[in-house]
Amino acid sequence: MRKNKLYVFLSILTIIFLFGTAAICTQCGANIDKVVEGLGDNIDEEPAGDETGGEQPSGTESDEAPPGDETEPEEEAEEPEPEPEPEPEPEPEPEPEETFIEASDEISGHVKENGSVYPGSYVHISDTTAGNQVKGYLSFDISELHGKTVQDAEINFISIESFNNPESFASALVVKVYNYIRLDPSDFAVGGVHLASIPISAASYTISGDTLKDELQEVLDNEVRDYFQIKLGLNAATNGDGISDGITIHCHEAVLYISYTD
Ligand SMILES: [Ca+2]
Repeated sequence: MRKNKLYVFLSILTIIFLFGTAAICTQCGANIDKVVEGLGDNIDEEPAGDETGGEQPSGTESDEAPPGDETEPEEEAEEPEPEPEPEPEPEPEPEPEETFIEASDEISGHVKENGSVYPGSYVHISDTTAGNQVKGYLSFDISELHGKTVQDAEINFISIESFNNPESFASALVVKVYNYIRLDPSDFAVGGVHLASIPISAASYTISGDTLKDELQEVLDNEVRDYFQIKLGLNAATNGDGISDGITIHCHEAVLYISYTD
């Protein structure tokens, strides 16, 4: 009987112990959950607190700044870029102008080897009855063309007349650029820039080429010189036959053609 009572008593104690333990464990679990929740709250809140609290001063600035940064480029982008000015079309090459200048009566003429000077519109290139040589001189008034640029140039001898028999001793009429200014005996001298050798039998002739252009340009560039001047001579002196043989060119039949631009 005593053993039975003891068993019952022990069983009751065991049950009470188990219930007590279970109750304690339940309470501990709740507390742990609270602690864990609390920790969880802290963990969750801390980052939020750091975001709002730690970064607030600069966070507000940075929050404000990005919209500013975003809008500014937009504004820049909205500003239409200025249309690039269309490249000016290259000015068309100016059309060259042309002019024809007859040799001037006033300072054209011829000069004999003995120093005699004959200004006038009839220019002789010949020998004389005394066997002297005669050279001819032609001047073209280019005073209105200073500063122009020569594009093309010609000297047209529209009519070349021969008298007697210059072919008997000369084969060519030699033309040179020669700045004689006003005719005087010294202009009979040799010299000048060779432009052409015209066959003695030619009835007309045109001189062209770069030498003429360049020489003409040089005179146009020289404000002091109002005339483009040339000298003409036979390529032999005389046949000594006591007769004057030669060529005549009239001033109005010697024409300087110039194509020029400003
Ligand atoms: Ca002669």
